[in-house]
Parts: sequence; structure tokens; C-alpha cells
Amino acid sequence: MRTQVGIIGAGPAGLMLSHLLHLEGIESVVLEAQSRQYVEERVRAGVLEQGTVDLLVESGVGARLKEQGLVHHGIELSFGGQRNRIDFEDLTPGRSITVYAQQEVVKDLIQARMDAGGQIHFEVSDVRLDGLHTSKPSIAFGAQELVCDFVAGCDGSHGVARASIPEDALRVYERVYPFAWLGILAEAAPASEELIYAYHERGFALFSMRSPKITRLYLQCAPEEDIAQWPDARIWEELCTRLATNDGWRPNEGPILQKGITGMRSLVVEPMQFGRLYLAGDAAHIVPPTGAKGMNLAIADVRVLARALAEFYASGRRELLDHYSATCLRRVWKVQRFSWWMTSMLHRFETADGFEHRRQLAELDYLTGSRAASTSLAENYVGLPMDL
Ligand code: FAS
Ligand code: PHB
Repeated sequence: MRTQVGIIGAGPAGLMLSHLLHLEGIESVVLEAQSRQYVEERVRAGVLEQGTVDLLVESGVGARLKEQGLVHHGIELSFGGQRNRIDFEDLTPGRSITVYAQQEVVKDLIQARMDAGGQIHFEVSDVRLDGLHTSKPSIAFGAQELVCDFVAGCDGSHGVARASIPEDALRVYERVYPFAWLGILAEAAPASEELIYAYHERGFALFSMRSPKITRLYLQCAPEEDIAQWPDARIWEELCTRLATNDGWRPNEGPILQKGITGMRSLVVEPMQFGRLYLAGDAAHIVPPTGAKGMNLAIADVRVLARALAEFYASGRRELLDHYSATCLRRVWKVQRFSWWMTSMLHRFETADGFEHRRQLAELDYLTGSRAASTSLAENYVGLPMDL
């Protein structure tokens, strides 16, 4: 098989890249290890930055997002029994967030590729890369081979692309946090119109949602926590304890449809390129979900990569391609900083003593009382401008 750009992974990064390349008249083939149903049902992200929404709408895959997405003009920070609102309309006018599940974005992109006659091969196995330093790299999968001009590694944190780069050609920067998130999807009408990030002495909790009928909630737990030790009643009791405020507010309970535990780490690999292999999204960097940035960063990467490939095919010039890694890493590290800061400020660390606890409370008190500080949080949360 032959194409211009071979893409590994049908997550937000791979699918958005294939879509943007199509709009530039550039051919691509997407290879995905899982089935179409699996990737369309995988519960992950839920928050879209302003820039992500704008790109999806401008590139013609935003119809359902505009119809069903929940636009939020603020978030709440809860601590000491009080909720404090961060008002995006006041602090970052014209820029807000939209709650729209990642799997819906994936469905919209797959449908758009299919409607345009795009090639997505699901359930491929045994993917191997070759010739990354030649002008004709190839991707073998099963008994087939795809020869291309460029390879985009959009295969997530456990993919084959990054693993294909010799260790001495990469620098890896990592932080593993001493806690995880236990997340649930519940059939309960969201009791708050906006997300609530709660700092509580028993640990962090997050109130989010997916629709007027579905609430999404997370609570901080131990990294090696056994989900079997968390019957539904215990989950609700802990969530209500950590999220309850002095005004009597508490989340609505309902049947738990899905629950899972997600580890927390920050990771960046440099450079995000090796020969004609370009890494994008979780294949190159992982952020803890506290800042709601993972999917947004994946889409920001492929926006840069699509532009660089378009320049190459239009003019033969390689400047943008040669600067792809440096351009993306500037944003990646700013987003890493913000995600680390949110995580450090809002979680309880086992090692934390009374001083640390009071310092975290003082940071939250300062943040919610200072226009300058809450503007900084707001501008990072709604998404830093795409062209930094
Ligand atoms: P993905 O992991 O989404 O996609 C990679 C694809 O490659 C997968 O489909 C995989 O099957 C495929 N693949 C892997 N190896 C392969 C191989 N060898 N051959 C072929 N295919 C292969 N981010 C946010 O922005 N907001 C949030 O609210 C948020 N919440 C999250 C909650 C949870 C529980 C988790 C786990 C993550 C969350 N994230 C959030 C982060 C998440 O959204 C990721 O950043 C996002 O999926 C990254 O997209 P991709 O880089 O496309 O990788
Ligand atoms: C979610 O809705 O899944 C979600 C929202 C905000 C986060 C992380 C996850 O920071």
C-alpha cells in the first residue's frame, strides 16, 4: 500500500490529523489496533478548550458539538466548605470551555473521514516501523506494508511509535504522582451547572458531567487502590463528604454506569521527532487530568503538524517540519506547568503535614481572592492561544 502520511492510532490526535490533511488535499491512512466500536465507546476526556472547539468548528466537524456540547463560562473551586467561582466571562472574555465527551469527538471525526472516503484500518496487529531515516519510511502491520513519505505516531502512551525510537535519541522527563483518580459515570442529573474542583482534607474530588442526565465524578485514591474495595455506597459517601458545602449543596446520586481508576503522571519526551517519524499527543506527552488538557494538547500538536506537512507538500520547504518539535514543546511545557500546579494545589499528599495543608488552603484563598491570580488560572484553563 502507498500513501503520503501513515498515521498510527485513531484517537483524537490521529483522526484530527487525517482530517486536517484531507482538507489540505494530502492523503493519509490511519492504522488502529482496536475496533471502531471500542474507540467510539472508550470513556476519557470531557472538556474542550476554546481553541479546540474553534478548530473542530472551523474544519467542519463541529455540528454535533455545537448542538450537544455544554458551554461553561466558569468553574468552581471548593475548599473549607465554600465554593468559589472562577468567572471566565469576566476574566477571559470570549473564551470559555465546552463539555463534550472525547468519544463523541472521535465519532464525529471517524464519520467525517468515512464520508470523505478516508482510509481507517481498525483491528490491525503487530505494527512495525522501518526506514524512518529514509525518504520512504514504511509501516508493516500483519502481512501488509504501508509505504509513505512521513509517519505520524499518534498511538498514545503505550504505543509502538515512541518505542521505535532508540533510547539514546530521546530524553524523557517524568513525574509520577503518589495518588490516582477513581472515576465514575452516574445516571444522575448534574446538581451543578459547572465543574467543581474540591480540595478536602480527605483528598481531592471533581464534579463534572456529560449531559443533563449523566454526571461524571472523580475522587483521589491510592495509586494501587483495588476498585473491588469501592462498592457504590462507599463511593457516594466519599464523594458527598468531599464535595458537600456549608450551604447544604451535594451531588445527586444515581446508578453508577461505569467506574475505573486512572494513574496520575506527567511525562514529556524530547524531541517529538525522529527522522520522518513525528510524535503527537499522548505518544509524546502525558499530563495529569486535573487541568483537563490531554486531548486538547493532542489536537494542538496535530494542528502544528498538519500545517508543517501542508507547507512541505505545497512548496517543498521543510522549516515548519524542522521546527515541529520545538514549536509543540513550548506549549507542552506550559500546559505541563499548569497541570502540575492544579494537581499539586488540589490533592492531599501523604507526606503533607499541617504546614503544607494550611499552605494549600492559603493558596486557594489567595487564588480565589485575587483577580490577577484567578485570571492566570482562567486563561490557562480555557486554553492558551494556539499560536503562542
Ligand atoms: P489516544 O490514547 O486517545 O489514542 C491512541 C490510539 O492509538 C488508541 O486508539 C490506541 O488503541 C491506538 N494504538 C495504540 N497502540 C497502537 C498500535 N501499536 N497500533 C495501532 N494503534 C495503536 N484529557 C482532556 O483533555 N480532558 C479530560 O477531561 C481528560 N480526562 C481524562 C480522563 C481519563 C480517565 C483519561 C485516561 C485521560 C483523560 N484525558 C483528558 C487525557 C486523554 O484524553 C488523552 O490525552 C487523549 O486520549 C490523547 O489522545 P491521543 O494522543 O490521540 O491518544
Ligand atoms: C471529565 O469531565 O472527565 C474531566 C473534567 C475535568 C478534568 C478531568 C476530567 O480536569
